[in-house]
Amino acid sequence: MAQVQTNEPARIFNMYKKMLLIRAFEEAAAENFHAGNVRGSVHQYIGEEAIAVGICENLRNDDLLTSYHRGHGHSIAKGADPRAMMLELFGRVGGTSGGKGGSMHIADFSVGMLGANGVIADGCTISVGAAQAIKLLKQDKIIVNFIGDGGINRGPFMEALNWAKVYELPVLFVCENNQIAATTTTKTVTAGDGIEARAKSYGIPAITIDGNDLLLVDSTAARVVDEIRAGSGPQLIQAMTYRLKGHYAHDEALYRNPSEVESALKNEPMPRTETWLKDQGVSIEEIDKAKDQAKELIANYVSDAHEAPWPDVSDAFTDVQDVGSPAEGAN
Ligand SMILES: Cc1ncc(C[n+]2csc(CCOP(=O)(O)OP(=O)(O)O)c2C)c(N)n1
Repeated sequence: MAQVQTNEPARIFNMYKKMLLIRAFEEAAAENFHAGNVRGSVHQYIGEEAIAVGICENLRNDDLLTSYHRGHGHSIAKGADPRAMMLELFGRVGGTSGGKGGSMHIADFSVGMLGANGVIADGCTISVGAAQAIKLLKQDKIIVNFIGDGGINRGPFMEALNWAKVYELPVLFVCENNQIAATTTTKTVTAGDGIEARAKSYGIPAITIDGNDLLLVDSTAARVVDEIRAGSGPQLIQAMTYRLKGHYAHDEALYRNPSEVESALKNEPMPRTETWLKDQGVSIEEIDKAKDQAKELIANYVSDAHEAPWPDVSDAFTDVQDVGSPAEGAN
């Protein structure tokens, strides 16, 4: 059944609150990375929040999701518990993967979040495998695969497009085009006419939208998700955006053109959504309160993470793939 989707301010305000939560999470994640509390790496999703929230708003709890290395926002938008995510970043008991996965491996199967992934484009093939299972089991779920613009130049993306189309699988590829892949301007290393054209060359319907426009992401996702659920086969959305921070937390991104950053800051999704809300009658006080609440909530989760216990040494060997051992008694 088609989703009933309206633009009433209360619904958009709730989505904006999720965006605030993501932003507060990312700011705290970077701060704690710099303080040495979070090991490994942290790739902030700052500036791209409208995409995750606009897409996931249109998913059911039992719909599935795969992500990439910049996956905190997708996880929160899909309903993963940000407290458990913060504990995961800190490597503590109570984390989404018991503290053993870290920032790039957030997963929460209870909300359909199959996992972030540090291997570029590998989420694509995982999502196609899951979509194949959905089809075989005759379920009416769909899966969304978030991928970066750099990821589309890896082989698994092409394989996934092909397989998804051949079997008409219920998968939505969402390419978050933040225009930079690590330190490289993506268009300088991408042959052809870009992501949309690449999907269309496989017969996959594709559309390019402004990913910083929350309402547009939301309405596009509402339509596309409905179509896929009704059996359209795979589709792709390219959401244009900009990565406002460095590639990872300790990258100052000095390779970027300052004027490009300046215009990106004017176009970023938080103030744009705020302006819409104010125009609809939401007061500045309500908006400021929502900002404070998001920061306070995340600050509490950081305190909880500091206090949570470390996993026991014996846990190092649980939850790992059993690669087999010689059968007892074998020579
Ligand atoms: C297979 C593989 N090759 C290279 C890398 C190193 N790497 C990590 S992030 C990245 C750039 C990814 O850019 P994009 O897909 O556009 O995502 P963004 O970081 O811009 O969100 C690269 C090359 C990797 N993680 N995996």
